[in-house]
Amino acid sequence: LWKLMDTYEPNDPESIQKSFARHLEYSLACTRFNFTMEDAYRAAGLVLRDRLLESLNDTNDYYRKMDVKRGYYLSAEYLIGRHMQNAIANLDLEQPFKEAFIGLGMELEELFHEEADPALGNGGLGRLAACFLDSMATLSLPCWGYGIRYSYGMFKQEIQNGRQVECPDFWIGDGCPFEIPRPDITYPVRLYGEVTHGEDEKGNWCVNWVGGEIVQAMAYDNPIPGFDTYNTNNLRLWRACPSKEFDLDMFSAAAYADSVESRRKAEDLSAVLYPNDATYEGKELRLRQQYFFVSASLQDLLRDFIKRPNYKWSELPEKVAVQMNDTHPTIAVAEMMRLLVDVMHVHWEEAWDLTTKCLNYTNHTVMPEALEKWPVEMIERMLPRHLQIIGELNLRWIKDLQKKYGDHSPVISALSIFEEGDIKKIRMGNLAIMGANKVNGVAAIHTEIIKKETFPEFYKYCCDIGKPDKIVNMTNGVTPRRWVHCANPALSAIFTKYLGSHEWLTDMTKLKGMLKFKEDSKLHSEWMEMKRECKAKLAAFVKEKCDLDIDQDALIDIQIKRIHEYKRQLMNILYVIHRYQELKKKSPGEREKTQKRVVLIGGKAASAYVNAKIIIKLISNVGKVINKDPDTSKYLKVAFVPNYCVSAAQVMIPASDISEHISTAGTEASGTSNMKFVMNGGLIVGTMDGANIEIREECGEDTMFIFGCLEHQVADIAAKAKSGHYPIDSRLQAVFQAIRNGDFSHGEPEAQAEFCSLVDRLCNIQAAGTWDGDKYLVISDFPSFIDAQARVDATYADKAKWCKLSIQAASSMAKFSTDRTIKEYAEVIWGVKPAVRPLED
Ligand code: 26V
Repeated sequence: LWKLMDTYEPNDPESIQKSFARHLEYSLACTRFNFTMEDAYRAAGLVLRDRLLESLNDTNDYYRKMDVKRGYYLSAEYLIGRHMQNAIANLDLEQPFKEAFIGLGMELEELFHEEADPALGNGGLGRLAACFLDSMATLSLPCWGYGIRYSYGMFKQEIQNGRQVECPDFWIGDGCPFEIPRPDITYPVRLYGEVTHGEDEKGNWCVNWVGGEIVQAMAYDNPIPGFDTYNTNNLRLWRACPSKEFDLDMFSAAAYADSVESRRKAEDLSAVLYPNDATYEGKELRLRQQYFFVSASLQDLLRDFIKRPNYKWSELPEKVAVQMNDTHPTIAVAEMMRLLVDVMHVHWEEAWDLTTKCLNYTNHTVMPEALEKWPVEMIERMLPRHLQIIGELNLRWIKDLQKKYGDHSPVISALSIFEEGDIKKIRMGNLAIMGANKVNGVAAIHTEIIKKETFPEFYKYCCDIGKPDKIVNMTNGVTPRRWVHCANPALSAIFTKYLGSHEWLTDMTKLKGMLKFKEDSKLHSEWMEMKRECKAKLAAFVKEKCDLDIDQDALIDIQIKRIHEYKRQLMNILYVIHRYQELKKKSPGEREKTQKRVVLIGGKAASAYVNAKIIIKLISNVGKVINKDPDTSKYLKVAFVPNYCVSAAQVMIPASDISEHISTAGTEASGTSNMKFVMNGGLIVGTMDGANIEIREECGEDTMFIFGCLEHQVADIAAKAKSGHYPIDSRLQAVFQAIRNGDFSHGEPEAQAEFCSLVDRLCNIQAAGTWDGDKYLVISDFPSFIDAQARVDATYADKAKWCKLSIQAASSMAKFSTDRTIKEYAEVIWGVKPAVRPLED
């Protein structure tokens, strides 16, 4: 068969063209003379897929042959973004592809735009998972991702009359050429039913989980090529399908249609991503999704383990490391126990030892309302065997704690997996920590908060048993391949030119070599030209999406992230109003001297998040007033950019001069867009929160416009406010007044009421720091926010200085490559080593 296979030169433009023509005709049933751009994109995708598949298969064979330890990343979300450009870059096919398509009279860039943006994630956590996959492949680590193949990804956001409207995102449409359906790889996943006891074939006492319903999990493989390596890893996503058996009794009965209907329902399981990344809701379908993908993934990885000749269970931790991305996959703790004990007949104690050596847990949020807790009643119905297992684990755990701390120590109720109350619940965070070998936060400050505030009793326990390093820090990163090289080819070219090679793309420490040019006037002019190019693309994008003309000489100020009160988009727009008021006060001559600014804000609000939606409306309305005010519109523009997503980020981030990362200190676990902006030569306006702190350490204090209170001051400020001391800056009073006057309400009574409700709540002084008041201390941080913005304008006025800072910051970002992050995970947590596939084997 091998001899019969078409041999082609993967890097040769002509063979790319041939393969393209073949796919157009024979895979897509188009003719060479009659096809659309979308067909062309699809055919080009299939050309790539051939190459990806080959590399994926060979890499898998190689890992198997070498019998290496594998890492498995379990995540309910992957915000992968478009494949094509990234795959071409990572497969080192940029030149031949460009040539091939120019030869066919097509621009590659145009093809890229045909691709739907797969948005199988909400925000930071899902995007981090996608960057991790890129780095795992690039580092030649034998690591796979497992997740859910949602038919509907993150909703598309439309803005109608300034308000968010959610539209379904059926991204899969006519199929994605980059995924490989694997009807041969399926696993049954049981839900509901009951537990009985009986004897197995050998007459041993055993537990049976029977009845209920069975859904099939079918694999869809998404090849993840590494950069500058022959390794291609896999992201395996599970789709729910009806089980293969068909109830024959139903077939003849009148219930036939009902039976088909109930089978169809199985597919609902992987139908839609829950578009919420802030508050946990006890939605049963979501728990089903979590168990569904966890069970299929663990079955798959255990099958791979036992396929090895003469396997021994005791070797499992030498061959398998699992990372649980937040609490979403933590039912894995109980499922691993079930598979080992009930299915593989491993003894309980050994199974627990193996489980706790293989599993690890990453926490991504300090918001207590996001920590998942499932009602015991729900688990009991859906996963009766798992409830038993969790109960048994908890019993042993509590006994151990009682021995250590005495029977009635308050530590015990805090550490128990079960939360007592009217509705008894299972705390998934506690289950994860108990079942994990390592627990990690995602930035230095966040890991400290986990120890001191989120899970203090656990940390104390770890210290008491001599394992304080069970909780470790793994500062986040981003992949420079997508976020510099693909998003900003002009910048990538500058780096490669000045450094003499593209090695920086796999070793970001090489960028330090740029520092010696930071005052070089030639580099300055190339750097500014690069920014201009990016701004021109941004201007076209904003024109298309917002129908707004922006001045490309203006300072571009961007805040793009999920809309959440803790991220303080509200503070940003209040500042814009203040800036507008200041401009209005000035004479035309004075205005001439002010710095022009374009403020762009984008992000999605969870559909039930009322305040977040009002904030969107406020931003839109402020834009409508400011942008058409002839006195000021030359100097200040503001727009809400609809449908923020990965592909929008790739256009917006490279064009920024400054970006806003302004969460209340202690609330943003890390943030990752902050890293992308700085890598692209943008400077940060930010608080001492999340990864901002570490970026500042790396890049230098002068590159960042820091403001606001520190994490340790928050409680004190809230306490003072309660006793009546919470002054409101007069400039902010003026902003509140304008809002209350209805200056931004367009005569819409509903909007007026909503905007006033936002302001009133902030002004409920005694409730500052609580949900009824200024929970996130907008009022208290506002004056220093104004100061920081003034420093921005002053610094920007000196173009050479700005350019120097921009180069300095971008060149100091080595730490924030996910290559560094993933190396740390691999070394400290997983014990997984690179397995570099040689080209010929
Ligand atoms: C939480 C929940 C809560 C229950 C409802 C569904 C749902 C879905 C997703 C999440 C995760 C939110 C956590 C998250 O995205 N955290 C972000 O993680 C980033 C990567 O570590 C980090 O940079 C951000 O600071 C953090 O907010």
